[in-house]
Amino acid sequence: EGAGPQEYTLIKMEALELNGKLAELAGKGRVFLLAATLRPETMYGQTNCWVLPEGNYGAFRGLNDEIWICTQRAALNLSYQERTPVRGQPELLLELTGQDLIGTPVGSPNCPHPHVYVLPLLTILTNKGTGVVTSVPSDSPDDYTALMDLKKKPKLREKYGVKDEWVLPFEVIPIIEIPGFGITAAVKVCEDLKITSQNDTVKLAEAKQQVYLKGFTDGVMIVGPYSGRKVSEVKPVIREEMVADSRAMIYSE
Ligand code: A2H
Repeated sequence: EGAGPQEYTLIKMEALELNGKLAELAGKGRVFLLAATLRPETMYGQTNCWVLPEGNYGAFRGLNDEIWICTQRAALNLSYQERTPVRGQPELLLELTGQDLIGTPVGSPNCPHPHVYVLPLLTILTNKGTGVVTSVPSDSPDDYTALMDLKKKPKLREKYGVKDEWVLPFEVIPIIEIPGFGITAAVKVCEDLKITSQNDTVKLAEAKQQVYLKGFTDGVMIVGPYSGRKVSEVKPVIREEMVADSRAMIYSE
């Protein structure tokens, strides 16, 4: 944990079907999973979304009659940031586990796919962010490794009830060029460091160190309306656009 508060962008990813336990929310309002990210400009490369299968989540009443899915802890923080109808009292509509969310198709701002699927990530911390993470395998070593794990291991897919079609068609999408790292920096660094699974936590920490700051300081967008512009310049612009469109929120903890 750093010294000061961390400011995240919460990306609102709309659940496009309410299957299994989520069906209990039908007719109660639009349902969004809230993903906490430090890299809102990377949504152009989203291939899926992550939850912790055994994690506890809730569906809470948000603003404008929306329903927001995140951890209880995040819902409480949001309520103190004036982002739920009643301050300090998030209204729980439905208790959920991560497993209940897996396989939900979601639609996200700036994502090139009309929908992507919620998939299991075993290294999610429930005491950080919302417990929901957007997956951008081109630029996040964690996301690249976890997506490759699911693609390469039918037994892992089977264990969490993940259908092939939620994973196999989704390829890494180049979105940012980083001098010295090419157009899919996370792939390069994972190959250079010979990272073989999402449980390679020590090497993954090193991989993140290598690309995370570089992406921000030296990266140049190669897709979208800001193609050719520096990440450091356009990141706040892209974030503000999503917030103005009600497709994202600012959240601190
Ligand atoms: B980032 P910090 Cl492309 N558990 O978003 C594990 N990881 C979590 C999390 C949780 N509860 N909540 C958020 N995160 C991830 C994009 C991204 C991210 C890219 C590159 C780097 C990167 C797409 N995934 O983060 O510990 C989210 O992944 C590198 C640090 O608060 C979030 O931003 O510093 C980041 O970790 C927040 O990490």
